[in-house]
Amino acid sequence: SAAQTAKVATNFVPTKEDYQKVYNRIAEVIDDADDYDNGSFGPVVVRLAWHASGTYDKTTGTGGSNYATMRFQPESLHGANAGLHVAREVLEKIKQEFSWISYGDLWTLAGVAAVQEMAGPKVPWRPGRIDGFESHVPPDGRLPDASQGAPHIRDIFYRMGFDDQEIVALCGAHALGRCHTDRSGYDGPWTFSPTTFTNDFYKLLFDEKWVWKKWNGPKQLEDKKTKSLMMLPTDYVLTQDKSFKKYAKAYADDVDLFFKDFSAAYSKLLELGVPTQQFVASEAWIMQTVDEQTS
Ligand code: ZEM
Repeated sequence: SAAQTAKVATNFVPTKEDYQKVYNRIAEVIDDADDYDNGSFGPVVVRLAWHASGTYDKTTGTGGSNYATMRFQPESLHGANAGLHVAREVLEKIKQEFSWISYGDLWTLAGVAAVQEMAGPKVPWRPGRIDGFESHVPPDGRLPDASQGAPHIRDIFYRMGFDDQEIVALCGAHALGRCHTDRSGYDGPWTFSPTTFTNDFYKLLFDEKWVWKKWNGPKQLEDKKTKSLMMLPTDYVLTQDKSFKKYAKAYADDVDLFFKDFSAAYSKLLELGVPTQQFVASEAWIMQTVDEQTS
């Protein structure tokens, strides 16, 4: 709009209220999903925020959410990112309305809004990411491969700077969404409520009997009772590895503990690769849910 152009021209410095407006638009747009999946872009937006951040390598300081490099090839074409164009396109509408926000801030704020609006925990977030260039694209292979075991999961997440407890907490995001055969090759949702953030991922891992699915697709598990839910090999590892299992059991038994630990680990994930001095605020903000603003 003319007003926004004028703001940019006069060196517009956005406030927390401006980011709250973006958050509110994100909440609207992820709900406006008609017959896409379960009527929400929330899960795929969470996956975008995760894949945009999870490329971080603490040793070289490369990758992470700072430069929003998934806008560029070849990263947009990396196998792990199949299907994420859906989330990028949904958020592009918002970028057009709020041209002052960086893509990295937009994608991570959307990851926060999606979790919060799907009844998850509050996730501290702050702006400061800047748009980078194709030259910042990280190499392929930095995100986890679902067919692998515990050593691979540790290699990948330790490289980002996470420990076993944080790994298990982050994987609880699989309460949301589903696998698509035309994206990863895997098929189906993890829980019966894929648009509500819960600790059901862990509960189901322990409460259901999981058997290998008999099909032509990649090795995945299905619940013996209903055959309508799935687990990836990497999900199942969380019940087999002794250290992972301890945390997974704790999160199955205590939803408050899961919410607290997920919030902290996810907030950390979304800041990977962003130099501290780039952040506008010394402490991350708590954005309000749409419900909190209307009641
Ligand atoms: Zn996922 N994830 N993920 N994940 N993920 C999928 C979907 C979703 C792994 C993985 O290979 C896959 C984390 C960790 C790990 C979400 C969030 C987070 C899919 C299905 C696969 C194969 C993709 C498809 O076909 O559409 C592996 C191996 C992981 C670690 C070992 C972490 C951490 C996440 C966030 C914090 C979400 C929300 C989805 C659902 C996406 C959707 O479109 O519904």
